[in-house]
Amino acid sequence: MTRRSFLVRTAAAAVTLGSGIAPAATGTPLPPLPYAPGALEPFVSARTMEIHYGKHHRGYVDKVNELVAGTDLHGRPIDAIVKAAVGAPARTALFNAAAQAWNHEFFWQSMRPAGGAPPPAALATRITEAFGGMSGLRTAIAGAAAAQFGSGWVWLVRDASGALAVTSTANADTPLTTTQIPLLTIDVWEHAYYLDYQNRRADFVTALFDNLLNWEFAAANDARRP
Ligand code: MN3
Repeated sequence: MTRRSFLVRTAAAAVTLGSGIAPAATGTPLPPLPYAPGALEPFVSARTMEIHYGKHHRGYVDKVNELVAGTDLHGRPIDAIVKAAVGAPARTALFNAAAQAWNHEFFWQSMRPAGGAPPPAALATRITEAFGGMSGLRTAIAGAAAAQFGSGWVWLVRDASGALAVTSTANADTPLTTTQIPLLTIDVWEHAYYLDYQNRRADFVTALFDNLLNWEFAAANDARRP
């Protein structure tokens, strides 16, 4: 059936970097996954990734394209669409879809297969300054995930003063529209973990922290100045 064959094509294309999968001849593309859907096993299953990326993320991108069709936002980068839609009452549906699309792209980049590098030295020093060390950061992220009622996201950010901080946002909300610079995120919507961990959000979050977070991506974001 059509939907299934799309998923197969998505999985095949996922290992090809830099080739956005356009939903149509024009519009904002669904960015490729930076690894194969099964690359995060056993901590995140291929089945979760196929549904989370191939259905949830794609659904948000499709919704953005539907809502911007015929407007001056058609084909714009997703971050520009988020910033154009935030706080505009008539654009709530567009903000929700675009922010979720941006957050998911950032989340895929926030992970890499298990066994990757620890935080580079400069980032490790900043983590120690802000949290006392990796153990303190782990506790802060676990606490933010537990305290986020309902759907949302947990973030490691650089705040306006330049210090690192852990925050959470509800639903589609994103630090992209604030003075904070996001370094890493973890999706704590139930669809991110329910197949693999059922109701055990804490186990999902600690499994990501201990095995899958992409510290080199975080360091690159921290080094970038606005
Ligand atoms: Mn999600």
